[in-house]
Amino acid sequence: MEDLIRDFAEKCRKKLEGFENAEVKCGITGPSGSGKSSLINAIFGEKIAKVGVVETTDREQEFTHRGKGLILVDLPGVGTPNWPQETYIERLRLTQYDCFLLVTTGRFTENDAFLYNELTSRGKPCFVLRNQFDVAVAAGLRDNDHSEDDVRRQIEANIRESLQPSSPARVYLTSAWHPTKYDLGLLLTDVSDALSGIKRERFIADMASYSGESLKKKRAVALELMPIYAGLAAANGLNPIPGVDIAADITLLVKMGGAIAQIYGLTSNQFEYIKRLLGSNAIPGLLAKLAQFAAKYLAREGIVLLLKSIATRTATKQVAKWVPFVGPLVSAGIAWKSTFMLGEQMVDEAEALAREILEAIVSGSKLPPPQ
Ligand SMILES: Nc1nc2c(ncn2[C@@H]2O[C@H](COP(=O)(O)OP(=O)(O)OP(=O)(O)O)[C@@H](O)[C@H]2O)c(=O)[nH]1
Ligand SMILES: [Mg+2]
Repeated sequence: MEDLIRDFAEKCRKKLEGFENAEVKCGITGPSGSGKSSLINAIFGEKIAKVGVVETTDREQEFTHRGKGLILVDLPGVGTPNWPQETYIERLRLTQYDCFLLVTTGRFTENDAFLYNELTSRGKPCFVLRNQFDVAVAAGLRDNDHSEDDVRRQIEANIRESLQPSSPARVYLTSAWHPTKYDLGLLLTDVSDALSGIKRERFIADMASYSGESLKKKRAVALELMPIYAGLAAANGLNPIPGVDIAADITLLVKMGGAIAQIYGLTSNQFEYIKRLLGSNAIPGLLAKLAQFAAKYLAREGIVLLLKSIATRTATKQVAKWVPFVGPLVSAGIAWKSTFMLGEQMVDEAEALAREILEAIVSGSKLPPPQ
């Protein structure tokens, strides 16, 4: 039986390691001032890149949440004296990238069309973005009484023409200032769909959530990870918790809380960014709820309290669905039910909070812009 548990724990550890070390490399190109840095921050849902600062470097620059996972690379422009078309792809090793975002605020140039054609012909997913769409919509209305749909049609036609002879399946009209309006949410779920396996999961975990669809995808990823942490915690639980009749590894459960909070954008760094998108009335209420969430799931004391209450509760919520995964734990008689129930509760609450934040961003999106 001990062997069974050891094998199971080993399997869990491998899966977790695979997820933690997975990398997704996504290149971003576009002219200075088009909003690349702002988009990088919006995609991460965290302020990572400097905005409004003219780049002095003419080299690629990598941005990540914490040094791994999703890597967004701000690429130098193609077709300059330093970066001629002929050697651009090889020198920057672009064939090793997973996908690309081509950003503009106007028409694409012949250099952009070259890059788009080269990359797509090599099978690389390339997403075409017209950023600062909010500015275009405001100008269309003020100058010509055009509706958002009118402006959308004009810009799309214009961009398709500038990328001739190829034509992207879709042009994403985005605003880094209003990430829940327009197409940024859709772009992120489409990028995730263009990836597969662990890279897809990693992207979904690391991207910000600007649509109900992305929350659904995040739930699926959180529910893939949760049983690994919970199962490992149960298998590892050698030290009995005072007052709780189950043994579980609290450190791992706290780590699980951190991972789930990160996926749903509930860490304090992430909220610092999101604050700029919220109406000022929404902030104090959400801050209080985030503090509650952190006390419950991100601290040892909170986890112990929850385990106590779960251990004494008789009602079980769909625990049966994890049975195939935790078979060895069940047969070993280890108190796995409690750690899984804790994990499910954690995911449910994180998602509810993320949904509330998303709704507050949507209703606050007319407020002063973030950077
Ligand atoms: N209204 C509006 N302004 C934006 C948007 N995206 C970026 N900006 C603003 O445009 C300016 C330039 O944005 P950056 O993100 O620094 O642009 P960049 O492409 O990184 O520029 P370089 O680093 O010089 O290449 C900043 O003042 C941003 O706040 C957007 O979608 N809408
Ligand atoms: Mg920049």
